[in-house]
Amino acid sequence: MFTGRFRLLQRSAGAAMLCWVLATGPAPAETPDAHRIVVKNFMFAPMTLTVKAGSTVTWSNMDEEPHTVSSDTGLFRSGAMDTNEIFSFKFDKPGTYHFTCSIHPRMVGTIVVD
Ligand SMILES: [Cu+2]
Repeated sequence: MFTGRFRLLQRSAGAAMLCWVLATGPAPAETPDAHRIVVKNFMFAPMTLTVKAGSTVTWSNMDEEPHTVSSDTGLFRSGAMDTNEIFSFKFDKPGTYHFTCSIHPRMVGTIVVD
């Protein structure tokens, strides 16, 4: 009986510690190499994003229409992203990367990697 209760207490202490770690860890939005582009109203926002080499860019489709993210050079290409779907790509080398939505070619954007 006593042992059982002691184990239970230990487990709660572990759960409390886990909560503390999660609460004090950096939020994803504050991570310096995480960048987000919102796809909304048939536009990429921001249209141009400058990041450091090694950064990961995530596109999220907030439209009711499917969109894609397709590099002009074929470096990366998402499938059709439905509403609330995301696509990420890590940019390792400095350069200027143009991309479009292959469904709506007028949707264009640029990633500049320093
Ligand atoms: Cu589109």
